[in-house]
Amino acid sequence: MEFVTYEVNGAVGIITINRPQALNALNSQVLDELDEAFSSVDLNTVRALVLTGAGDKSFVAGADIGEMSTLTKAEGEAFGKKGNDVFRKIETFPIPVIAAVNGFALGGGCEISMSCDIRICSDNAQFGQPEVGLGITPGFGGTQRLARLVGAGMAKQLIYTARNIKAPEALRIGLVNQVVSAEVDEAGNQVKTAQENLMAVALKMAQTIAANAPIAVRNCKKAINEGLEVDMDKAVVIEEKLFGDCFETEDQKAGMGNFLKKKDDPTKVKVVEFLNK
Ligand code: CO8
Repeated sequence: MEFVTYEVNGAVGIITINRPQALNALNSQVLDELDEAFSSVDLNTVRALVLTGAGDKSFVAGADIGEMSTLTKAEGEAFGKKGNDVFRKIETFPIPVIAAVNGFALGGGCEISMSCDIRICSDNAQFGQPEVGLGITPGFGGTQRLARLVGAGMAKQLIYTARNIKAPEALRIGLVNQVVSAEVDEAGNQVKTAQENLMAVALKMAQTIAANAPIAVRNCKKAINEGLEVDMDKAVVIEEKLFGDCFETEDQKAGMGNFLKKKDDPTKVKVVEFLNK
């Protein structure tokens, strides 16, 4: 792949959009390669993913404006569907995906981050949906996911005004979970840049997730995602079913069995040792 890299670090996979000359803008090829990268994840061994952009300036500066500039109505719709299909694949991917947002997350960049489960950003990050300034609407899920994440009023304000917001405001409105700055030692010397620290924090969170019972984690993602799409009566039924499924897993037996044993019992096992039922 030319514009997307995939590496595995223990039980955590890292997918990087690597087109820094265009600030990691999403053209058709990048979207195809992202699709391929997610398809290549070995779900028997990888339990959480981090999605980031190459370089220290931009996560993703949007869909590729050059490629979009000459599209017809039908081609525009098809391009929107191409992005939506990939982003929906990320959103419904069986394991959690953390977006490590290292700079600009504009238009399609903000939208791809919102298809991830969790967003962490560096303190130089900027988010926004600048589409109406370009004569288009957000077309990779922005009108839908931004409203669901930050509420319809705030989403409408951001989308209608096309105003970019900085990391602290993104944190305040709930668009990101955490903002990461450079790490400094006690003497005030920089130990890690904000970008390095961002990846360290994202990887640590991914490793924490990966150390928990994997089927339970997957079922939580499914329950939250699917429950949000239906009314509460149906949502609690989805939860009950996925909760019940856990009682057929080794993880549940080991996890609860451990709790009931004495602290120093040598027969205690880690739930993470079990992946399958
Ligand atoms: N598409 C293509 N190329 C881009 C993009 C982009 N979105 N963003 C940056 N680039 C390129 C620039 O053209 C430039 O290339 P070159 O060096 O060859 O001239 C290079 O990246 C560096 O960019 P700048 O020189 O502009 O860097 P600055 O630091 O001056 O500015 C900005 C950085 C502020 C991020 C600026 O590049 C910018 O405003 N970029 C565009 C941001 C934007 O409007 N994004 C939204 C695009 S629309 C969108 O995403 C719609 C999604 C839904 C699509 C649905 C389809 C139907």
